[in-house]
Amino acid sequence: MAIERTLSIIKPDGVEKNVIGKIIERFESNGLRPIALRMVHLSRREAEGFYAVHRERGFFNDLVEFMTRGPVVLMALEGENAVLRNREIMGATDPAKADAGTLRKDFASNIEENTVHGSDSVENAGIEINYFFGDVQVFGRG
Ligand code: IDP
Ligand code: MG
Repeated sequence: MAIERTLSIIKPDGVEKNVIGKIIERFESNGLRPIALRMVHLSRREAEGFYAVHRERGFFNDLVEFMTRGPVVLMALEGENAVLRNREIMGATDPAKADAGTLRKDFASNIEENTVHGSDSVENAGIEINYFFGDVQVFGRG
């Protein structure tokens, strides 16, 4: 198994629901260590750039509206198999299909307002961490 890094975002609905601490606790108790962390209200340009792969999708504009309606918590997480581990902790995109005990099952409202983002590959994790955090803002703990 390899130590990996992944990008996590607590989306505006997660911040509004006052579950920042509960979400970080799930990561820490499942072997994922925050190595960079910042709260930010994303600009439209930042949200559009982050979700650029989805720009042709019908839900793109709604998604950007949602992601910019309030502050989010950006985190880089580090740990064994961090990318897949985070996806397991998050659960399926649609909370109605998410397994019991996952963040999305426990906290998400619907397929759009699904509380957390997680990178889908090691390659994209590197791109996404770099998008929000420069090297000097990441504090690897091996
Ligand atoms: P993921 O977050 O589980 O990786 P993606 O397919 O990458 O899911 O979609 C990115 C985000 O876009 C989702 O987390 C969700 O907020 C939103 N989204 C995805 N599919 C839909 C949809 O069918 N309707 C509305 N929003 C969607
Ligand atoms: Mg995705």
